[in-house]
Amino acid sequence: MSRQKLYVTSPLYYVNDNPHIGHAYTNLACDVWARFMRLDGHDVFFLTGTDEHGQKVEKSAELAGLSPKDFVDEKSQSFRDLFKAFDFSNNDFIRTTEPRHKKAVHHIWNLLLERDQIYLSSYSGWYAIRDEAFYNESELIDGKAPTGAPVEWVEEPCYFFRLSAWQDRLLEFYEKHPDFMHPRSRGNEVLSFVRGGLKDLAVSRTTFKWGIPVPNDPTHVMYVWFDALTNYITALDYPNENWQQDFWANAHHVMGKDILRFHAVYWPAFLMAADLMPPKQIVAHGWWTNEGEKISKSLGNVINPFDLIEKYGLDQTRYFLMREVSFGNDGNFSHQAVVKRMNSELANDLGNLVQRVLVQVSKNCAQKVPEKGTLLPQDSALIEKAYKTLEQVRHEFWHWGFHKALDQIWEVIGDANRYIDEQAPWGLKKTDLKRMETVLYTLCETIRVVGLLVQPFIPKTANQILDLVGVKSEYRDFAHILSALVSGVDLPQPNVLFPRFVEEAA
Ligand code: ME8
Repeated sequence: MSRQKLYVTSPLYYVNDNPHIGHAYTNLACDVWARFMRLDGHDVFFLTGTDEHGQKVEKSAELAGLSPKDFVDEKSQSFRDLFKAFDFSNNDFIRTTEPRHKKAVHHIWNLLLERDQIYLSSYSGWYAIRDEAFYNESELIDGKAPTGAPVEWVEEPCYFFRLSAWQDRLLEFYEKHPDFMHPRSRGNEVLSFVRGGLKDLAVSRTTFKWGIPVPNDPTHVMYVWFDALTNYITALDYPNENWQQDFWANAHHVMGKDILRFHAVYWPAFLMAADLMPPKQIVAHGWWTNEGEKISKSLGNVINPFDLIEKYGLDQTRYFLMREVSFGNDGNFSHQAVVKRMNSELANDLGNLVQRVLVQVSKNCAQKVPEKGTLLPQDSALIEKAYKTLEQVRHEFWHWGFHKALDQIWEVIGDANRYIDEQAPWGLKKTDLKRMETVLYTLCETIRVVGLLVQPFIPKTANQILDLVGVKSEYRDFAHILSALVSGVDLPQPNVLFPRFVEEAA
């Protein structure tokens, strides 16, 4: 496939609270995808950042006894710290309080006003601060938002966006672009919402101050979602003349299922109204629970992602989050499940394979890439399967099937483990040294390919593996998948990749 410019974004997280596992998860998915696509030769722009305006943030600042500005500066930094700790490869970190963003939002607002897409009226209805969302009476369940958030009655002058006028064009757009919402099952929820009829959307507020002022009417601040969604184009230098539209043409917005409606309905409508192209794809993943319970501050079971990497290790945490649930579905975090995957799939399957092979290479092949010799069909079968896995993994990445990609890679690891047991190179040491070298060469070559393929998921360990089999850094992208190891190259001393997790005695 030819080199493409690809744009992948996480949501901009509210800074009302500290980052938690959910934030780390969405960014991890973006990071793994971005890394894969870069290794596959594409030019990727990965954006993340913080959503700093609105009533929720204003209230949290008040509670913390800080000015909104001081509060958001501090909280935004904690997201930056988290992303650094997880080794995310984002190209930009945007804050909605930055001047570049204000400029973009003002521009698009004025454009919509000029086009008669925004008009002044007044709103009376329900609002949930926790969701920063307006709700119709008919949507409430037992007097609460469908999300369970408390609602309050609001009556205030507001600017409205003519969302109702876009209903048919949105439906037409969804029909023409069946892959717009991923997975399609979640897209169906959006379709029925739009088919149910769209009302005009309030896009400004007057009862608090912490937001981007409406141009020429500073008694209003913009509705936080109007402000926040626009960041996706701010970061590409909109509205400058040479803004990066080539990235925009391939925009993939990744998020949790909770905010699909904002991205799949409001955002494309704003863009179409401004005569801009909607994003290419909206990717919604599921919800994490903790040991079976909904994660919430009031239940006191929020999972701190810094603690996870401290306790289990970074690559172990990254692997677990990507492997445990099929992307798109809900998933449950449990300590037992992490330990099980760490010990069986990382320490045993992958770690032991690399360790067993490289210790033998070190002892019996003078710590050099073994002599390839003549491959037998079983040797070629293993290596060929490893090569072919790239194709399958690539297919999974284009369909957001991270867990399936890992399944494919672990199938090769499983085959390599069976192969080593069947070929028993330790026995060949006494009977057939040449054959031993070929078997170990076959294993090293398979490990090289596995090392290449796991890079997006567990980058640090992948680098260690590739170092151990002597792959130079410029040979680590997927264009070099067939650049087989050269016999005789010196290798470093093997080391343990994944220590087993041992429970502390009570
Ligand atoms: O919605 N499981 O910000 P937010 C999985 N500012 N993912 C979770 C999760 C969980 N339990 N909890 C949170 C906002 N997430 C807006 C976005 S975008 C222009 C504006 C993740 O801080 C998931 O990605 O409430 C979800 O969509 C996001 O955090 C919500 O983050």
